[in-house]
Amino acid sequence: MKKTAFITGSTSGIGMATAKRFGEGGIRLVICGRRLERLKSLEKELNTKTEVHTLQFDVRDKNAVENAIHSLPENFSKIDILVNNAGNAHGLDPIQSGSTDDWDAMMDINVKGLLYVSKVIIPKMIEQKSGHIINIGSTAGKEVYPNGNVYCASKHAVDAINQGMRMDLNEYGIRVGAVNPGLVETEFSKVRFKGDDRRADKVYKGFKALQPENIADIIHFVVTRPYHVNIADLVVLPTAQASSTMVKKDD
Ligand code: NDP
Ligand code: 8X3
Repeated sequence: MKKTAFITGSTSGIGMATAKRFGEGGIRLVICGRRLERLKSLEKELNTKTEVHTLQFDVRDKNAVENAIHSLPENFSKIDILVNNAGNAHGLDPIQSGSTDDWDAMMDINVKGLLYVSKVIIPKMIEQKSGHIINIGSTAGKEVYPNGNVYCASKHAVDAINQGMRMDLNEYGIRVGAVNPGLVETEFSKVRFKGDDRRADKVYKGFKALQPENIADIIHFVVTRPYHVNIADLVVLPTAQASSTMVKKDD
């Protein structure tokens, strides 16, 4: 039977690539984000391959999250796969000079936003006694790097939430797992450096960074395993990267 996936942060990067990969695999899609034009153009592109429904909301807004998910039409309301992907880093500053607005954004989006979306979808999965939640963590959730402080904290929280969800939802037969990428070339660094494209581009120069399609392929692999197989926690690095602070770059 055709599955339905709900993907947050589908307007860019890993989320958009995952929507495209799932669409090729014939998975029905609920695509989400704040940038409506991008959602509409993705919907148009994917409509030829699968059924697509667009939801525009900010994951920070608890009521908007609830209203959006409750507004799903009947044929999209049974959610089999939730990809908790929406998130970003904001700033890269030492703790003593970091911006509280940046800290709020990272905790509100990466942690609380993921929880708000999950809170509405989990009861549906419990009722179905099936479902698959993929939490997009990061290597920043496995180790801390200088100036990464609060972004790393937000992704360590995702790591903890992923483990906790798996335990609490175990009795309902719901699969829970995380995919934790290293450096992926998306709009991530443009957001982190607030539109300073030169600084953002430098992050991915001198080595072959992961592409969002690489992560999308892996997420598709994870969700297409037999139901008794749960890939619980994956770390994916570019070959040139050995840790958050060790990347072999061309001279
Ligand atoms: P992008 O900036 O390309 O994509 C981020 C996505 O998140 C966009 O679709 C954006 O949509 C959405 N988003 C951001 N804030 C909100 C919000 N308040 N409400 C709703 N949606 C929001 O980055 P990536 O694709 O790289 O990032 C995706 C995930 O992967 C993040 O969780 C990130 O932490 C993680 N990650 C990224 C890595 C990398 O190196 N790129 C490595 C490891 C993990 P919109 O702006 O339209 O709302
Ligand atoms: C994104 C990877 O190293 O920029 O989560 O934190 S990193």
